[in-house]
Amino acid sequence: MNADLFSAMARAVVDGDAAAAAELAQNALAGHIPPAEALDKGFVPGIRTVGGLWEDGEYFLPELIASAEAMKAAAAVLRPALEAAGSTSDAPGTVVIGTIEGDIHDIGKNLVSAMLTANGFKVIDLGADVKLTVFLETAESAGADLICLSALLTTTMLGQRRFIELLVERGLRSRFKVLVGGAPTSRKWAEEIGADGYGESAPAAVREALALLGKVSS
Ligand code: B12
Repeated sequence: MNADLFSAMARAVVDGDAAAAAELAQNALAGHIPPAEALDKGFVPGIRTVGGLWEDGEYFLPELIASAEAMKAAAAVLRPALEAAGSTSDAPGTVVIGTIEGDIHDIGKNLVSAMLTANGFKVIDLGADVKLTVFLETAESAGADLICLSALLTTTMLGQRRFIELLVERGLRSRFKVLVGGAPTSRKWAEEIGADGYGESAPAAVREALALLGKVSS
């Protein structure tokens, strides 16, 4: 039963068992479970539970790292299938994505990147801990339409605001659409800093990106 598989996936992440997580991800693919569903219903709830355990002081950094590794092992198995699920139609746009400087969290950003790729976008993924000027220079040289900024820390979310200011300073604000996301951010935050959009999850990021580029109404 899929519910058992999903709870085993969450458990593997909570236990920090990368081998089990990778095997369960393989099982999902073998069982024709869509990779996005395996993430949404299995692995992501697991890492969110871990976040709660950390906040409650039950988990410390070693457990957090082990769980993150398990999450990454599962995502690595699912990612090719996630990307292959994409359409082959013309790219709806070119996206530059990364996690803001000072922030090494990249699990959520990688999911957004994979889902954008799956939906036909040309995605330039700069990784984590990316300088604001690198986002900008890459977007300019690639002729990007959209810049996606991920931040998981309350300190680095300020970099999202700074990035918009940088665009304004350089007279480039109207050149690019900017989409922000990451656990501490919100639609209210996006509005406050003058971003064009916000996505609370990878599917929401895709919907928002398509809407911002005028491909579908939001
Ligand atoms: C896993 C994890 C880690 C891993 C990261 C591994 C990795 N490679 O990513 C490790 C162990 C390395 C880590 C380190 C640290 N962490 Co940490 N970590 C987490 C944890 C538990 C889960 C994050 C995660 O992967 N979530 C799962 C993904 C799928 O969700 P997500 O990231 O939110 O992404 C989704 C959406 O937000 C959205 N999204 C994400 N990005 C974008 C971008 C765009 C454009 C859009 C539209 C959408 C979007 O879509 C994604 C998919 O659905 C969170 C807890 C939490 N509540 O978030 C803490 C958390 C983020 N970490 C925290 C902290 C403090 C740290 C450390 C400073 C700890 C330390 N003392 O060293 C370091 C940071 C070092 C640094 N400079 O970056 C705090 C941040 C607190 C704060 N107020 O800033 C949190 C909130 C835990 C807590 N409650 O205290 N961490």
